[in-house]
Amino acid sequence: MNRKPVAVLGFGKTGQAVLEFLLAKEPRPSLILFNDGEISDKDRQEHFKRRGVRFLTGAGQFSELAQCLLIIMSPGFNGRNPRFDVLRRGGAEVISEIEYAFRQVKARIIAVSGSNGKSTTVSLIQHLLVASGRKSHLAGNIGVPFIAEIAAIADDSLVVLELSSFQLEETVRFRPRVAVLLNITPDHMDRYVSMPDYMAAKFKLFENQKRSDCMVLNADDPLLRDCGKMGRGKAYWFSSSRAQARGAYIKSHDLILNLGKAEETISLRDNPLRGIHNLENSMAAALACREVGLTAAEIEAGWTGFRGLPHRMEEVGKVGLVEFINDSKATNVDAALKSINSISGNLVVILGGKDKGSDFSVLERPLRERARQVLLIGQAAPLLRAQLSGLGGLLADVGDLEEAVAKGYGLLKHGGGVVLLAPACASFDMFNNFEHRGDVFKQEVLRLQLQAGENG
Ligand code: UMA
Ligand code: ADP
Repeated sequence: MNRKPVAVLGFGKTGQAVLEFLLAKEPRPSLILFNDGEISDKDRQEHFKRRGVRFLTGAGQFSELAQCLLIIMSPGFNGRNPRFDVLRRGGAEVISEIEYAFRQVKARIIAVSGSNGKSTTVSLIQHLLVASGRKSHLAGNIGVPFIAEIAAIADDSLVVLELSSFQLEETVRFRPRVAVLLNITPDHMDRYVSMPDYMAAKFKLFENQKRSDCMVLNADDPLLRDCGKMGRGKAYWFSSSRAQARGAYIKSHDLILNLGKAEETISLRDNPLRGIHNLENSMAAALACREVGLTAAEIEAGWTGFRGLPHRMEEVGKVGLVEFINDSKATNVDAALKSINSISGNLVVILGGKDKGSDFSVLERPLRERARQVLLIGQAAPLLRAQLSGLGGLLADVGDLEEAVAKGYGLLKHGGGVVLLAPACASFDMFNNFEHRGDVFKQEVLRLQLQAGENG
């Protein structure tokens, strides 16, 4: 029997779920948990120590991993860091949690990646599958590690996985039955050296696919054009702007779908999602579901009851004539651009937060065409002001989000319109995370509603 320990890297959600899985395994391997920083949750640490897990904490202890044959990484670790070379040269296999979990299941996998729209699309796919009575498990970057679901997944179930580029990096044999790539726009440029480098991680989705598998790709994204040639699976293309021979497109209020035999029409009347980007997500979801056996009628019936996710183009409510939309999850420029473009009429946009090295200048034209006022918050406000200087008097600095909501309302209360929170920045300068930022926005709207004597 191989007595060499298995190492698990990272004591977050992923690492702890991997440990639980390995501790339940027979025979139970000897286990090491490595974490660069000190572990703050001492109770959880004690829980695992009692069950025999040895903890190595601090970068200085990394070299001790040389005694391991298998190293399973959490997505936050960058496996291309040179410190891993020594381990690989010593014969260790270094894989991601996704790869490890994949090796434990037989169920068909629908994997979804992309810079934006992943969570919405996987949630919609899961909703459509469950609404039509299929057994399906939702996991991955959405917040539930794949490995945590393994015990519950039957061979004839489906698994819907949201995958970040980080999670795809250290995959080896990972092979989804359906691989959806929604789009590629700059993000995580603090981890990747260039766009091709970032794209290479995303393209790992297709690496092991066979002819019987399929790719669902965005025909409107120029960076995806070569994917069709790259993968061995059959390609279905979706487009919100032009007809597709094999894939999906939009015709008036219908989604037209064609898997290669005949066109089918799916009405979008009961689809609650707003904006062109959500049409893209809906087409991708419909193609993936049709490919695994749902009928067009089941997809059409399934839109009903899908609520969308909080903090993504979330309709918070109205105060008098003013509508408030919370898109706090628009943490990058492309996501904000999509939401700005999907709203017509009087518009006030709240932008700003923590900059991630973004180029905000692409927002200038749509803002000039659509916004009555752009309210700037957070650390990035001076940078936004500099990059959007052409907007002149359309820009206004406000102290914080609370003030922005009040000011937006004041600007629109007579003529009506939409106040949109689409920050194009991370939230960490003023909030714990994007959810916290969105919740503060919603609280302020509620306060205005109460002041106005309305219930929303
Ligand atoms: N750590 C180190 N060294 C490193 C990196 C991390 O020691 O070099 C340690 C940290 O100290 C911490 C632990 O590793 O103790 C955290 O691991 P992690 O960062 O991999 O986070 P998890 O809690 O395991 O959550 C991960 C994903 N996090 C990241 O990719 C950063 C979660 O996505 C995901 O929901 C979860 O697995 C379940 O699959 C979050 C995310 O921000 C939501 N994702 C990025 C995004 O959406 O943009 C990619
Ligand atoms: P992800 O999980 O990839 O971060 P989400 O579904 O959580 O994606 O949406 C994140 C942000 O991106 C939201 O602000 C949303 O309005 C926007 N968005 C959603 N779908 C798309 C898409 N297909 N293209 C561009 N932006 C999108």
